Amino acid sequence: MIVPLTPTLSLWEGKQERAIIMQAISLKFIISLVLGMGMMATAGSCWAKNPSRALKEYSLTAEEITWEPRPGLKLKGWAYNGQIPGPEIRVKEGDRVRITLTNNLPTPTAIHWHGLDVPADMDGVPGVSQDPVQPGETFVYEFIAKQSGTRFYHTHGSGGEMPDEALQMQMGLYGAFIVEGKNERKADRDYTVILSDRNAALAPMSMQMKMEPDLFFINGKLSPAIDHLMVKQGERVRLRLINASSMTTHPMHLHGHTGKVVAIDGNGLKFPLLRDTVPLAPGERYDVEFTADNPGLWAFHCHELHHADTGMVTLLHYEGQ
Ligand SMILES: [Cu+2]
Repeated sequence: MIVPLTPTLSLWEGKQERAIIMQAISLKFIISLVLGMGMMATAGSCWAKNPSRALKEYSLTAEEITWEPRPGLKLKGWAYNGQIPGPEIRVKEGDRVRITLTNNLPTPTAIHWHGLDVPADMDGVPGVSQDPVQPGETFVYEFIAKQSGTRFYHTHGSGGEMPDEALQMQMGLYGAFIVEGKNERKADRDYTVILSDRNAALAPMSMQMKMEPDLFFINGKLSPAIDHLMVKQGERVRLRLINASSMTTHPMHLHGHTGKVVAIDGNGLKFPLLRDTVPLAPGERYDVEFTADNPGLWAFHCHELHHADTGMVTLLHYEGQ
């Protein structure tokens, strides 16, 4: 019998091929199954993760108010939600944040999230990342607060599209944006201290605009209307200093205590600096911690002394003193 080699080979090859195909199909099936299960598991974990990423929603309405930084001194101000500074936004690291801006001002505006690395179209720079928000319009900002620390928000211009940023800052459009870290050690007292400036005679929409600041505020107030920083002996105190001024630097000086600078621009320092005076240029933030271990009444003021003279002074005040 002549053994037909070729067919046998073909038969063998055919079997082999089928076997390989079957194996491949099985392998593909198994891989698909594993991948599919993996994807389902991944999708499941994403689904499980998203609800735990809290959505924090805020509304900020920019509007004109009467600003009274000390009794009897009435200024025209532009405020978020009727207050200067605007309301403090405080979220946790990793939260999704949605903020709806409504513009009830007589001029276009936008909000920039200073120190937060947000997607470009959420950065709030008119003519660069978005169109200016016109009077009567709203704009929704949404991003994940990825970085912890002391950040802030403020109106923003870009020269061409919105040339009056300094004016809008001086009028009062700024506020704190605090992102609490996941493993942050909380202080017993956590004070936000926003510094700002303006010209008292500032008159928006007029041709006689004077911009050289002659008033210097702490949390929108002038001495003696500024709230004291109240403490009890033994407490650990954190001051979150934010300079929202349009053009002035403020070397802030605390009497009777040496502060530990634990963060600059919201970013924690590996090696804290010991300082009794911290110089804040416009846009900068310093987090200073100290232990309340020296009872009494202590001045806390700007060391640019004509700023202090116009009212940039408050007190560190031990309870019972
Ligand atoms: Cu100053």
